[in-house]
Amino acid sequence: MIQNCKMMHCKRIAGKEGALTAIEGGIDIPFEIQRVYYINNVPGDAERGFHSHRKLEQILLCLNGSISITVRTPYEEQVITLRENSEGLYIGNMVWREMRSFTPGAVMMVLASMHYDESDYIRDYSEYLREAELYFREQR
Ligand code: T46
Repeated sequence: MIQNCKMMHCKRIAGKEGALTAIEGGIDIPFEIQRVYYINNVPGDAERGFHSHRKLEQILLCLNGSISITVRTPYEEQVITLRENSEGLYIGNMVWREMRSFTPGAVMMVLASMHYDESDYIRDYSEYLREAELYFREQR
């Protein structure tokens, strides 16, 4: 997995009556959850994201259907298809993300480490490269 990203696997209890998946704050999540939001009703040809966050950490879960997520740093790129609702994608700060190929009825739920703050977004790709190159250089 690329730097500042990882997969997380949630506890899933499934039987003939259905499935239950649990996520516990302080145990499964590497940050304190400050916000939860979800995205649905996305047309199959729509693309979302195209930004990075300066500080925000998040876990993306696809509760229904499947979604393709491209994560990128100035040095690496990976495409992840979320299709199991017990599998989450952790995206740390300074990672560019693009979401596409939402299947009909797909629902994405996001657990976030901060309240909504537009000033934390980097939506311009040239500006992202400028800030991210500095950031990842300091990480080495
Ligand atoms: C991310 C990916 C995975 C709010 O008012 N409150 C919120 O909590 C959020 C998340 C968004 N908004 C507003 C901001 C925009 O006017 O909702 C509108 C759509 O947001 P955006 O275009 O950023 O949506 P996505 O799907 O491109 O990105 C979202 C998150 O914003 C982002 O943090 O990492 O999902």
